[in-house]
Amino acid sequence: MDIKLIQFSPHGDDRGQLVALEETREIPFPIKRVYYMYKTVPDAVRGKHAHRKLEQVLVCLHGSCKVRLDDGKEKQVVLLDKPWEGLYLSNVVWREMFDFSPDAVLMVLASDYYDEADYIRNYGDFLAFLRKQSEKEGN
Ligand code: T46
Repeated sequence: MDIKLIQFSPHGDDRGQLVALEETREIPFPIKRVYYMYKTVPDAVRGKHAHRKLEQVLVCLHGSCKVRLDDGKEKQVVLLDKPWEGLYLSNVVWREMFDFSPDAVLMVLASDYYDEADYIRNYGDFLAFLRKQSEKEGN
């Protein structure tokens, strides 16, 4: 699955911690957009889609949440509860964010501007997109 957990290096001193994120360094793409979610209701499930092109890094700045991931072959759940850790997601990963703690603040760094046309919101369409992609690559 084309995902990875990235450990950032906090600059800690006797005042506390500071994490710096720079495009193409800690974040493996040029950053075009940042958004974040908070006050997520306890049983909310967000996401439920994949992307055609977009790459993203998710950082839970405060509190915790879980991300269910599925690339059409394997599934896994990742817990995000550290502000010094980022979850890189390539485009072709179905994602669902759930189990938000009441104090969760989830920040997302994205490789492109918001574009509804980039979303694959139907799971069957996601599997068809994967099949087409693998045919193109000759697999
Ligand atoms: C993703 C996961 C991790 C905008 O106007 N601009 C934006 O940049 C975004 C992200 C959203 N919106 C609007 C569109 C909807 O009316 O905000 C509303 C909520 O967005 P959405 O339902 O897509 O949010 P999530 O939490 O289901 O998904 C988001 C991202 O959209 C998505 O790319 O991978 O977080």
